[in-house]
Amino acid sequence: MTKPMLLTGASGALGRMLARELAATGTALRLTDIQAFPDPLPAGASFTQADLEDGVAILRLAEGCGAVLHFGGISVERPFEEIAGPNLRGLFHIYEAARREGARVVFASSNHTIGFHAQGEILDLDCSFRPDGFYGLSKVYGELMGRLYWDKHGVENANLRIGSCLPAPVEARQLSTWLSYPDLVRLVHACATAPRLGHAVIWGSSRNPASWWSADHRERIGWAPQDSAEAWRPSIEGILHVNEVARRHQGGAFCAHDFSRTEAPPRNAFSLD
Ligand code: NAI
Ligand code: 15L
Repeated sequence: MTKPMLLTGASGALGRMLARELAATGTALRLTDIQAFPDPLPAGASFTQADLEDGVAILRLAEGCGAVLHFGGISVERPFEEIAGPNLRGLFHIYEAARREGARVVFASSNHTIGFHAQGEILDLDCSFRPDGFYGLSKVYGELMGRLYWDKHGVENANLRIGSCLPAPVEARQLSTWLSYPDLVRLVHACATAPRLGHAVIWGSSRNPASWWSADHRERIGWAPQDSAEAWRPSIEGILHVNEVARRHQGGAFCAHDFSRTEAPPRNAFSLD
């Protein structure tokens, strides 16, 4: 019998959608979140309210699971002290549980790991991490935790550098960063079921002609995005952020948050590297 999968962040925007759609594929799910699950439980799913900071609870929840789909934690820029517990300590609990169970981890990383690269710059996996805040930095930590646990303990993991995952793109930046819900569902399913995963890093965006992201490990898992933001171009290409730092960098508004550098930026504010 196929082992169940543990889905963290199940009560969040993406978690609720993944719970519904993955359950519909016949996947047995264990759902968890610090908040109550707001929807009727999908077929074959159970829900347990738990804090990612409670390592014992996470170990128990992962017992017998073949994969942990890790979508829980702080999902926007916040002060360091708010992020540290769920996103750093909580992530460690996820990896320790996966190690004990011999399970793989599918980690919801983010474009905010590389947010300070200039818009228009085409990135592959050799690009530098350029986190645009404490949130992005916590995702860099998550990806490197995956690197460590694969190299040292053989825990397979996929790190999805998700752009903007919404029902539809709503601003010009998302012509490059949008990931449709169906493309995310297919991506997570492919990562959870691929015969061999290793340590994989995959750009989480749809087949957008204006994408800034190129080569990654998607062939290894047999995933190719099918949707595109282009159909929305006429209605969103004029919707630009009011802040120049946000318009200039891939991370958009997250780059502008608490930005205090004062020297006048040339083409790329950080071109001295
Ligand atoms: P969300 O904020 O709606 O969901 C996150 C969930 O984590 C919430 O339900 C929250 O209650 C839960 N959570 C927070 N702290 C917790 C704790 N201490 N213990 C247990 N659960 C806790 O975020 P969303 O949009 O659903 O994103 C899901 C994941 O995908 C997040 O990790 C986010 O960083 C990542 N991501 C999302 C993107 C998007 O476009 N929605 C883009 C890039 C990454
Ligand atoms: C993220 O990482 C956030 O979780 C999400 O709320 C969006 O802001 C997204 O990135 C984005 O960059 O559009």
